[in-house]
Amino acid sequence: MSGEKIPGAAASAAPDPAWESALASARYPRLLLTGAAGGVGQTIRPHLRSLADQVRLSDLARAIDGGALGAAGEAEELVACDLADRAAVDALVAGCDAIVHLGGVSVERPFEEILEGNIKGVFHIYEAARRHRVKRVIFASSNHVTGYYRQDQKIDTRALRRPDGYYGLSKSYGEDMAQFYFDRYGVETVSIRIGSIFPEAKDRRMLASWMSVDDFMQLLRRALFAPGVGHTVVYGMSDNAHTWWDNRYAAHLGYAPKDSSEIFRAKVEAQPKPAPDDPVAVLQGGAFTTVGPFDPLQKA
Ligand code: NAI
Ligand code: 15L
Repeated sequence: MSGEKIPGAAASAAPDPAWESALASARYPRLLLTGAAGGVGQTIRPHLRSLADQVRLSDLARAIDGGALGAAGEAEELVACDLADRAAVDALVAGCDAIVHLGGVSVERPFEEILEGNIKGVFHIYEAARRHRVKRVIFASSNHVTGYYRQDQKIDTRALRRPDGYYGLSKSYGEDMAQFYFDRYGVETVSIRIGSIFPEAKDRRMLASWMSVDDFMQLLRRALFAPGVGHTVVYGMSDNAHTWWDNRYAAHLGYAPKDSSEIFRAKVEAQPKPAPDDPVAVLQGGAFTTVGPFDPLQKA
């Protein structure tokens, strides 16, 4: 085992002060952002120039041609690409040094839709990353990889995955894909199991799962530039008063969230309380655990 890279082995190590001091000014020559027209992509777009000299923004043609991203800014390129199209993804990734992979279906949907954007999509991203020697991928995983844990349980990133639907399954598959491409080809990934990135925590569940954009940007910078991450899995949440997730095995990233959902508590608690046995009040995945089945055959 000596010398072997064990993902998570750096878990208890505090970040090296040398890279901490270099972190603020670290940059890639060219960064690819998929899912750029989505909620998170649009929100982080203005901050990406601090991470790279050139930023390639990509999404489906209907999002780009429809004007969702407007015109390319300075040091930006806009590239339409369907993640389900292997050749197009290969061309998209060519020339990029790192990838922030946000693209794909972001909610629970029928399997066939998830298959295209998420299952095929993540394979195409990793295969292109291997071929074009991309140094690092940041994979937007999701808390729905472990959505069937109860809200009174605290789990770490080594807990058995319990996906709460086809969407959560696709993110679980993406994490396995990341592990495989590290073990076989040395492509490094940080899989961020994002909680809820929205301007506000919208309900009681999000008081635990909420993540501010500033905290996401801090984690993103660390995920992109921390040395020797192998395949690291980390939950993406702010410094909320009560959380369900323990990031001890990602301590080497040095992520220290600064924001908290407490500022939304009074507004959220003014909402009617869900019944005590309602999944939104019981399960970490909340309402995602009850979406579907979609297929009439499954309903039978
Ligand atoms: P979103 O749905 O707003 O954005 C996703 C983007 O991916 C859209 O612009 C969509 O056009 C694009 N897309 C979908 N299928 C595609 C395909 N086949 N080819 C190319 N592009 C495609 O999602 P959001 O909220 O911005 O989330 C970004 C990522 O973070 C997603 O992967 C999501 O699963 C993940 N995530 C987000 C959370 C949140 O709280 N916003 C929580 C957990 C995970
Ligand atoms: C997710 O994975 C979704 O992409 C996002 O839209 C939210 O629903 C989030 O999880 C959540 O759990 O709040």
